[in-house]
Amino acid sequence: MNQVRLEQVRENMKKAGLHQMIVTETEPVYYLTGIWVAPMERMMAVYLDDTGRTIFFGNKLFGVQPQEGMELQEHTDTDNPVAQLAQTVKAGELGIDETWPSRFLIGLMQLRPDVKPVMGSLPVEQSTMYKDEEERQRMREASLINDECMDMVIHAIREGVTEKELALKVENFFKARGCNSLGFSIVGMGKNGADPHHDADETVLKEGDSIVIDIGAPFNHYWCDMTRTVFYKSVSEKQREVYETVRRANEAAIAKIKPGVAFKEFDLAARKVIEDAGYGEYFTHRTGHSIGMKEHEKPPVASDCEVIARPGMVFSIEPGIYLPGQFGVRVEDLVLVTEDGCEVLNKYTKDLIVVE
Ligand SMILES: [Mn+2]
Repeated sequence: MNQVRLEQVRENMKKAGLHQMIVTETEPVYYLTGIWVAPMERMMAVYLDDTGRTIFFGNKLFGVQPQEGMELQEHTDTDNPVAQLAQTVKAGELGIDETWPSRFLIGLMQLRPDVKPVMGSLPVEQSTMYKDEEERQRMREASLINDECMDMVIHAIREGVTEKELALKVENFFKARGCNSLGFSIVGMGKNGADPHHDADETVLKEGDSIVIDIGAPFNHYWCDMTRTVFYKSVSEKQREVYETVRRANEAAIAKIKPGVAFKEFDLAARKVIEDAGYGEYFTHRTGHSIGMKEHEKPPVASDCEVIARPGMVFSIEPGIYLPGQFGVRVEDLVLVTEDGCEVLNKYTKDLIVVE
């Protein structure tokens, strides 16, 4: 059990006026208890209340060991775990994760009509939003592995290579380095790069192509996520102009990051550079997203996000320009907000690279 984090979450519950809640997602449960379980179709719930009680409800198959300060209520595949939980919860509001499956929720509502389910993700999110020192270190390490992977894949670029082949190299690298799950690798050559989430296919590299490479995976349960765009053998004036615009947008946003500044300012700083260069309509997404144990966390780095940056927050800065039918450019780093600015977790160069 991580008592510090647990206390923070209980404090956030209090602020939200919640007397009891259940935490049911793999990552938040791990965050609080150190227990990593992917429950699949089975039920897992950590019940917290304002008396200090913590009860782990889980299937015996999860193999959870008893812990100090945590009661353990196990069930088997022939038990009704929802009925067990229904006996514990108290009348009134019960905070529930936004992703708890309705196959459990509906059963609980039928068994306990006196319990009122309310959205309960916030108390945990308000805590996971600020990474503690251990989490910061894990995220630094994950991003360094990502830098190495980027270097590996850029060096693997050669005549005749396909998007899928490069994507596979990324996956194999992550596996060899012990990622918790496969992660993702977007490789977009030429006009495919104009689709921000292009699925790597059999497209073959040709001279003059840009290659958008967006890669990430979880290590030690914390994600990395970065993008570089490189060019093969030659770069046109237009490609160079677009590249330098995106790079300046990335750097303009990063230059703004420090405690006390609203997230929307980071988005607007990147967007202004791209708009001023005349490419505003081709920057089709928000500037970034928070990240941690989940690949995408709240808050987003978006033009309407009023959340104020505080030390310990980690998010991506990933502006892009996507010219349909031509090419795309995105440059993405993860940043950690520090006491007086930010630490860029990715160290890989952002200088324009032409692979020979
Ligand atoms: Mn990202």
